[in-house]
Amino acid sequence: MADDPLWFTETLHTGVSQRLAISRLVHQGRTAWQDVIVFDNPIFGRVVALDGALQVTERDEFIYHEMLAHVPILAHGTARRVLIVGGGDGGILRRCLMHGVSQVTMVEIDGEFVRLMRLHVPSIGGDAFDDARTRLVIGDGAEFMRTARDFDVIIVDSTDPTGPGAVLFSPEFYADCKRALAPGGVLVTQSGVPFLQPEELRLVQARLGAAFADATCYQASVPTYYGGAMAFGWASDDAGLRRRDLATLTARHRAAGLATRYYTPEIHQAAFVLPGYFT
Ligand code: AG3
Repeated sequence: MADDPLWFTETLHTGVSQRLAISRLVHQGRTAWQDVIVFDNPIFGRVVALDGALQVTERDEFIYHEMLAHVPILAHGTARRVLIVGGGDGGILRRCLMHGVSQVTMVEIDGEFVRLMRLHVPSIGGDAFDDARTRLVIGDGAEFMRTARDFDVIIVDSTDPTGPGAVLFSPEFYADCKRALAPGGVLVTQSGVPFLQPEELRLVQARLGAAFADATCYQASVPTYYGGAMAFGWASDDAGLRRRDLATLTARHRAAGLATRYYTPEIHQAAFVLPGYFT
């Protein structure tokens, strides 16, 4: 195996790294914003990495996307207007559209990346991009957030805080998210793998805590984002949102008719129980 030349080696962390065999290279290039590689792997299926960091795989995308979309939307209960920042592969968009929403706005900075995902990994977004409720904006999410208003749920599906995603971790951005939320609204964010990126979580928690009355995180283990559980930031001015009882979540999950493979109402509740090292 060591002499097989076709390996992708992730360059996200310092001092440790994972590598995935490339059984077929599908695409490699640079958009205006980032390096993109798409390849097939015997375990994960089709794999996508940006600037050397794994973003999404066909095999385990459901864990991350279900947890980042269904948890806030089912906790909210009556979300009509949802805003996604990033999310170019369409996995979050597809999950949001499974709910009784009237419109899902997705602001993604890299239009070429969306095109590549629709071409090479169409299973992740499905037909979400063609849904009449989808409003796709190719543009700067931080800039969009300055004037955005009246969203029930905001989902930040970003890269790690380097490259084009860095501004999505700034105090100004979170303050703008707060202004963009309708009363009873909730913001969730991708916040890294705390065992390997403790600073990323600390930063997100401090900044969300400064902007919102109730800030915490929840967790799920996603094999692609190795190093233990991943953290998702959670912020709302309504502390009741993260304390929904099981009967409420179960009724909402059933009413939405969601066919989920990771999410269950029990998992939803349990995800807010955190290991000590998360705080
Ligand atoms: N975006 C989040 C990738 C985070 C990877 N970071 C890490 N391993 N710390 C995924 C985009 C999926 N729509």
